[in-house]
Amino acid sequence: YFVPVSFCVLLIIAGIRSKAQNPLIRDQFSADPSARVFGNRVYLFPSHDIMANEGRGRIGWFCMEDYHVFSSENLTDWTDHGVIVEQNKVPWVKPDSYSMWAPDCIFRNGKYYFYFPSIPRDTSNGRGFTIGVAIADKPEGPYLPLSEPVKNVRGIDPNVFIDKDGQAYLYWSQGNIYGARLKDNMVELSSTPVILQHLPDKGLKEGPYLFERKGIYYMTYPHVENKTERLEYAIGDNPLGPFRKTGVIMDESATGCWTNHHSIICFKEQWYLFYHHNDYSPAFDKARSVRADSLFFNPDGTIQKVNPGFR
Ligand code: FUB
Repeated sequence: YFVPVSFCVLLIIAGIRSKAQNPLIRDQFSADPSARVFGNRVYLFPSHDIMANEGRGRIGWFCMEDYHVFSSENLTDWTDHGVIVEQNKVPWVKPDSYSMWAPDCIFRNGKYYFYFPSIPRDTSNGRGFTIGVAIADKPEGPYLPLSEPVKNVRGIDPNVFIDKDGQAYLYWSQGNIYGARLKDNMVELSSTPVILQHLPDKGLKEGPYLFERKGIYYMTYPHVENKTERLEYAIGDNPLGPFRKTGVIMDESATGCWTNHHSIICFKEQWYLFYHHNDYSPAFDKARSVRADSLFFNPDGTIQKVNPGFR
C-alpha cells in the first residue's frame, strides 16, 4: 500500500520541478542573468553581448547596446519579448557607448523597476558608470526610462532586494560592493551608500546578488584575486550586513569566461542558480550564454557548490 503512494508522490514532485536546458537562450548571446519569478513564470533580464567592430564599441571588449527580456514557465521553453531598453533611447546615456552592462528588475506596488548601468553623457561628476531605472506596468514592458540616473550612485551591476518589512535596498559594485536603502519610490536612495563589511579585502568584487532564506541574508558575488572570477557568498543577519565570508558557489574557470555573474531564485519549490558560460563562443569570453542549474542548501543553510552542467 505504502510503496505505490510514495511512488506517486515522487512522480508528482518530479513533474512539478522544472529542469533547465542549457544554454537557455540559443539565438543570441546573453550574459549577467537576473532571473525573477513574477506570477507563475520566470523572467530573465540578461545583458545582451554583441560583437564590436569598427565604429561599434571597442574591439576585444564587452559590447552591449540594448536589453531583451525573456520568460518561461518551465525553464526550457523561453519566449523572447524583444528589446525593452536601448542605449540611444535613454536620455542620460552617452550615445553609442555600447555599455549597457548587467541589469536587474523587481516588482513593487504594481510596477516593474528595471535597473541598468551605463556610461552617462554628463561627466561633470567624473568618468565611469552610473545606474538608471526604467519602469513598466508589465514585466515584458513597455519600459519607460527615467531621464536621470539614480543620484549618489557610481558603479555597475545593480541588484535590488525588498525585505519582509517592505524596505528596499540597492546594491552595486565599484571594486567593492556598496549598498543603500531605497525610498518607496524605488528610484532615490534614502541612506548614504556604505561598503559592505567583511567581504574579502583583496581583489575585485562585483555582481552583487542578495537574497534571504529562512532568516539568513546571503550576499553572493563574483570575486577575482588572480585572473578569473569565483562565485562566493557571505551570510549575515541584516541586508546591509555585517556579513561573514562563508563559501564558494562556483569555482573559477568553471564557465570558460573570466567573469561570472549570477542570480538565485526559488521557482516551484526548487532553488536555481543562473549564470553565464562560454557555450557558443569558446574562443572569446565576452560573447556569453546564460545557463541555469539547480542549487541545493545544506541543513545548516550553507550552499552546495554548483558544477556547470550538473542539474
Ligand atoms: O557584462 C559586463 C560585466 O561583466 C558585468 O557588469 C560584470 O558583472 C561582468 O559580468
